Amino acid sequence: MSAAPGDSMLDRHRPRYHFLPPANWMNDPNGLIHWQGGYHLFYQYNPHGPFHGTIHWGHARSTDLCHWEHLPIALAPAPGDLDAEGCWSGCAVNAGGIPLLFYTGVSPQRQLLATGSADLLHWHKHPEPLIAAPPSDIDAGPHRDFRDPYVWRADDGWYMVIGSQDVGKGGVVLLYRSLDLLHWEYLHPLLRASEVHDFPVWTGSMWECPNFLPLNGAHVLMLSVWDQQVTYYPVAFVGDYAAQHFAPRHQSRVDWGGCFYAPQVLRDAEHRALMWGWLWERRAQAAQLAAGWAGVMSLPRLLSLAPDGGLLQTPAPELSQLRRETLCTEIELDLPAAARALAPVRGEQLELWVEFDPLSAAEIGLDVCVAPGAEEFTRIAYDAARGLFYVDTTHASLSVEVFHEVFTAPFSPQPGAFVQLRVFVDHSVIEVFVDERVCFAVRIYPTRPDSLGLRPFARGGQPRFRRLEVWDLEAAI
Ligand code: DQQ
Repeated sequence: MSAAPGDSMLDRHRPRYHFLPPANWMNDPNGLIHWQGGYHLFYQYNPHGPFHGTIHWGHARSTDLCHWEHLPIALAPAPGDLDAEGCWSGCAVNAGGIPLLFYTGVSPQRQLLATGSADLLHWHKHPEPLIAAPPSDIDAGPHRDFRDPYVWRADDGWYMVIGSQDVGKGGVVLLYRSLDLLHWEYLHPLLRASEVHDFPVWTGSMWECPNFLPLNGAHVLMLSVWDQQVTYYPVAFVGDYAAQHFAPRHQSRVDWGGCFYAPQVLRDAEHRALMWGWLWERRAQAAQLAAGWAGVMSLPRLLSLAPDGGLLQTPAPELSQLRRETLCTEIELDLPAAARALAPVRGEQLELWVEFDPLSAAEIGLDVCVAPGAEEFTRIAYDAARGLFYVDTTHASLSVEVFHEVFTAPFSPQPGAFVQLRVFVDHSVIEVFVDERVCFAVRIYPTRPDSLGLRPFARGGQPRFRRLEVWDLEAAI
């Protein structure tokens, strides 16, 4: 079933400032590149309906990271081509002024190349696979999982990492090298699951969508952990890279909200590292088919490293252009004053900036998308006794067709400091940034048209809020 774009615009759960195509299925961000002043976002796309299948590369462009122009499909699987069953994930490279896409064709999974026109609108597929199969000393399983090439330039040539698995041993990222971008020599695993600890983040059985980049004097290997037990989340390893070997020092989950996956990082002309991830749906497939669309891109997140090696994520500064009206701006509030300040505020396209004293209550935070009688609400809060930050969607919707979940992340406030919470509400998407250190992307599907309110939340103590600021955001998509 393929939905007309007009149908999905009537859907109140459809995001209005997070990127998504006019209709149908979208998953991973692909081929992110800053090219001739424009940000190009390619993405896994099925033009035939809101479900994963016949995967093409969709394409969009932005100059401000807020407004996106939809462009024609960049890559399409074609009978008889090496990607006949799908053009799976990959990256874009500027090879001395020539745009190249590296991607995985299926089936079998093999690494392919396409060369682009100067405007990135026309792509010519290379007739041979660059890498036809995984190395013989890797048991990549019955489907020979071997995908999602990520390429970068170094002083001594070009390098590529590819995600795979070694059955019984877990995920693996394979390192290759080339001098001409066409002929690739396998070197060795850049990292194997057996070389890292499962704690604090279990590393599953298969690794997908690797990204490898220098950041603030260290190197970051980001990858997406997959497992048949339905475990899917991205993990970042931060460490040192020298002489083609990577030694991770720090390991963390990239997002704790249960729908953020397959992130990819773009380096722009100012050398900023901007990351997008795919946000999948958390409602029944029948509801996705009825909506005619499935899958949303996260907001662009600016990456940096904390002194302890932790990955810091902050919303791209350009997103402040989306602010229309300031709906609330208050400082120094106790709980009743915070409740009074938020009482008149309503909305489904909001940005919130909230600061609170984490030690002033047993639990402290706020509720968004609250119905007048609290029949529906989503809670975002810190629990001091358990040392957790959480987002609770248990009461987000009265519908039985949607997932009701509680997402938790270990969190220790900075000693003596207020917690800084930034929240973006965009219909069925909520993105939460806690002190830049812990992020949650969640999906909610309220049923009531009046589930639009905000209220502070606290339990015990003498809750103190220092800042409450709320903006109404533009519908940019
Ligand atoms: N999605 C793509 C794969 C990738 C997976 C297929 C991750 O290339 O491993 O649509 O979501």
